[in-house]
Amino acid sequence: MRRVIVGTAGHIDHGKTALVKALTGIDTDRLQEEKERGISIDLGFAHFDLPDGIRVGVVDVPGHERFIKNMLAGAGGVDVVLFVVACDEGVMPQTREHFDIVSLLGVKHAVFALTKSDMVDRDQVEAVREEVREFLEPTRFKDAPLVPTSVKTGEGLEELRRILEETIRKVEERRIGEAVRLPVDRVFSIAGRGTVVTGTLWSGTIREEDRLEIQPSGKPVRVRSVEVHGEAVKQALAGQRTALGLHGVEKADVERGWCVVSPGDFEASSILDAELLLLRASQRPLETRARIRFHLGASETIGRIFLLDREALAPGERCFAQVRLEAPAVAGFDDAFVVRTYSPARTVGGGRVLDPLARGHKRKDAGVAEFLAELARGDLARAAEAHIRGAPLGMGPDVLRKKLNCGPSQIASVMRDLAAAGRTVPVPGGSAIHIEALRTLEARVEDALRAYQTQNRLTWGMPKEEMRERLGSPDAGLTNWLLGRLEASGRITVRKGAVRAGSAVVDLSPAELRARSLVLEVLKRNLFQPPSEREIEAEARIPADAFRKVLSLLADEGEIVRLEPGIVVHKSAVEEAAARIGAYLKDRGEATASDLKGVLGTTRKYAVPLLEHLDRMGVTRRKGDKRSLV
Ligand SMILES: Nc1nc2c(ncn2[C@@H]2O[C@H](COP(=O)(O)OP(=O)(O)OP(=O)(O)O)[C@@H](O)[C@H]2O)c(=O)[nH]1
Ligand SMILES: [Mg+2]
Repeated sequence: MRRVIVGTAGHIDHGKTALVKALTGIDTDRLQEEKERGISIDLGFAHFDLPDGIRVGVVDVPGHERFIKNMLAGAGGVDVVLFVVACDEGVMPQTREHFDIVSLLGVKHAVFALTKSDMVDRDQVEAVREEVREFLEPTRFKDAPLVPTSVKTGEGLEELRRILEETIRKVEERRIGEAVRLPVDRVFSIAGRGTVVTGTLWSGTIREEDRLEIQPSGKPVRVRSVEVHGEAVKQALAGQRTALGLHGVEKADVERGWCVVSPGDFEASSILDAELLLLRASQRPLETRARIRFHLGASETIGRIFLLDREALAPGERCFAQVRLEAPAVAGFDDAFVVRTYSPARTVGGGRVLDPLARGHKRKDAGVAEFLAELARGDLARAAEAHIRGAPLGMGPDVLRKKLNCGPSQIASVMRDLAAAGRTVPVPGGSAIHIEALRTLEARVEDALRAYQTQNRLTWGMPKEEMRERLGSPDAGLTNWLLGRLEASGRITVRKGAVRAGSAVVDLSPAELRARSLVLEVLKRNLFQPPSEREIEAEARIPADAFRKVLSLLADEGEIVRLEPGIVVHKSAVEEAAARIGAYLKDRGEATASDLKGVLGTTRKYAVPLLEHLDRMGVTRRKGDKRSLV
């Protein structure tokens, strides 16, 4: 089932509305003021059926230059433009401006009606045909059909209908897509149906009872009713003129230009990266920081253009630019937009959105230009890779989705492909990090550890938490994953709450190494009756602070255990005590400290701190003066 929207375009009074009426039987000038003044002011909507039952939506736009804003609101979702040029006037200012707009918006198909043929003679019809051909010659529509028509005599109407049908059949099927986006072009309220919004559904499927949201406000809504071309339907599909009855919002809560979207797929934003083209016909260069009107979907937002690599953009040229809006707007990757000067409002250019959720850039940054050039190719997988590459700590599907105008399953498949191609590496939690970013991150970890170890020679390693902060505070999951990878490849050692580069052994001076062995040896020989720290220090004969660091290093490494100030034991003292006491208590059920002192063959001085250590380890439990196994 084809879903196609035809939109009119052309100078004021050239017969757009009359032609739509002749084709569809519907008068799209609904407003009192439109009837009185005989001009269209706002968008009008109609539809007609092709012989095989396909229903085509029609958006009729006003031609008056003061209502270009309304014209733009309707031109967004158009597949085929029905362009009118009146035979008595020929090409006029808004013929050109409307033409620029549909070109900038990327409308691919056009049919030209040379209207009011009854008002002029044959020569004049041919003269206008010639004029329009010449006008179209340098454009992509140079081969578009031109049909002289008259709603008075009926001339050309059958031919126009036939050509329109042919053209409509050529329109490529619009991808429906997962992410729902309906730019709102009208809001009203109807007794019994509540708030109703209408628009061309750009992407996705909407059904009754769907839970959607309004952007930029973020208000959640529930769909009460769905209509396509004025008929109640089960679902509306991308490419259809759609009216939604909404629960959860008042008429005043929604404005033209806002969007109804599926939650999580779009986020209104005030900073966008874009590729910008200044029309050749624009009389003046566009200067960076220029205040402009930004038209996207049905929205008009005031903002400024910041050119990335130059002070001014010359007519006919294109460049990368950042658009900073005074209010957030909903935009998607690869959306076409139109730029008009702030005052007087004239259409001067337009382009495509590259990153709808951009951040500020340094000007003339080669990396940024490269990144944007990659997005400008318009290829989803490459754009996804560019985004992930640009994120030092990786990027999750939730952000990527909003940046790339995709639903969850589409983004998941893009991410899977990138991982399968070895371009990205999946990170716990669903994110992905680019292989280049990962290498950089790994080098940063190692460099930071080496620097730390040079400065803190006798500390075993850097606390993990400090490493996390130095990396820009990624979540603990990412940090642990990264450290785990480096450890698995033997580049670092992770122990308890700390990490060090290289192997677990700290480089020590010969004297420190001797002290280290001495400590271990003395403690091992006297498992349950170790000499005091002071006694060992006297024997080691090295400076006091060096000795303290050797001890704390051994404690960090887990080779020795500090039971209480002044008393350290070898790690095997703890292991041995746990084994012996474990066996004893298993037998007896419970025992006093002095029983257990006997089991270890030591004095109270050592037995009590050891037992307390076992309590802390969760081996034993103390109740009154008895201990039992946990
Ligand atoms: N003689 C003659 N008059 C026509 C024809 N088409 C339109 N008109 C008249 O031209 C006037 C303008 O027609 P519209 O259809 O309102 O023009 P429009 O392009 O919709 O104008 P805007 O929406 O205001 O831009 C009306 O008075 C029409 O009756 C035609 O084929 N022949
Ligand atoms: Mg009209």
